[in-house]
Amino acid sequence: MSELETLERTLLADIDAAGDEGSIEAVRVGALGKKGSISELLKTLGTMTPEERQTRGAQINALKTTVADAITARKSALKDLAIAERLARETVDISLPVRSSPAERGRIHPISQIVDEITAIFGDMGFSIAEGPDIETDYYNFTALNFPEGHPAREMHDTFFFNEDDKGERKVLRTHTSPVQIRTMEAQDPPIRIIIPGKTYRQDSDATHSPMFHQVEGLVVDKSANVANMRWVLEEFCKAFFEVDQVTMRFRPSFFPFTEPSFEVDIQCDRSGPIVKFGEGTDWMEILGCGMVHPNVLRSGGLDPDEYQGFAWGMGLDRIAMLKYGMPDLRDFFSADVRWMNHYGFRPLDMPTLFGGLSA
Ligand code: 2NM
Repeated sequence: MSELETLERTLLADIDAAGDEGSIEAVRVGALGKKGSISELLKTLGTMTPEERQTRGAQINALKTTVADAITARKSALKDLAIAERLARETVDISLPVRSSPAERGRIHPISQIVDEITAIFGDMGFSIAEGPDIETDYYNFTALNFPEGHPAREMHDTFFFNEDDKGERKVLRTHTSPVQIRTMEAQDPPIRIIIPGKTYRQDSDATHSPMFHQVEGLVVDKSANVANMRWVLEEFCKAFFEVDQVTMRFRPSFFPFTEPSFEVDIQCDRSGPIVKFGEGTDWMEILGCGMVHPNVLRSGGLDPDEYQGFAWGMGLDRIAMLKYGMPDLRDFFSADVRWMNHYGFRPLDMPTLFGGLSA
């Protein structure tokens, strides 16, 4: 076997054996690179006689062509192989269910949903949101709201008291959000139109009472705010909240220390079926308390009751949420059970608006 034939066999075997693009490139450099074996042979062409060049020269050039073609073919085969391997490695099972994003999987708690709905309704009527601390002084929770020292109404609230501090002051967990109304009247001039959603606390615990519960209260103070204005605001609220065109409401005389006159408000409904229907039927359901702000309360807020008058109302959210969304046990609200949340929770991107629908 000639020396050229031996070289050809060796090179073709090396090309065949190259398993990836790196090793085939190494073979190419070794044969056809600047100092490659074939390149070295080609350099000898100049020293040959014309006869030699015709035979041996042609052989060397043929060897070069054969080897170059073999390298090109092997390179392309290796590329195909790499693609095939990658395709096999990266297959996806398109029959698997699509995994939703965290924003899709999370759920809004029904209480947050109710607060968002109520905020949308009163926001549309020009109200702002006010907030205050959960831990209050006795003054803001009771005294400023016309609950005199030793008044039985203080006991009615089953208040959680803190231990006395150095100054002999006993803080409380607020029993209603009304302290925020006082703080707002102190801080800003009328006209005032606010709603106050928030957590409230009373010592009470069973299937329909939780020691921590949620309220939304509202306050309007202006020179001529009156009972007729209050009725309109509450009626508009109920229509929007229960998503019906008309409601019948009943205002029964009642007593609250911070309002005079005071009312308890019932809404007409049909409780004969499995879910309560509003705007029809012959039953009544109590949904809120309200009244004209007591002159003493306006004075606590730094306002002159001869110049200003106001109306206020308050409603518990937890029971209303149970009714609106058909949830049977209040305790589930706070059990942090993800299965319950998946069932009763709301989608985070479905924000309640009056134009897009509240809880649709
Ligand atoms: C209620 C019922 C009636 C109320 C009164 C006030 C304040 F501070 F402005 F006087 N805030 N909230 C009020 C009135 C609350 O809850 C059942």
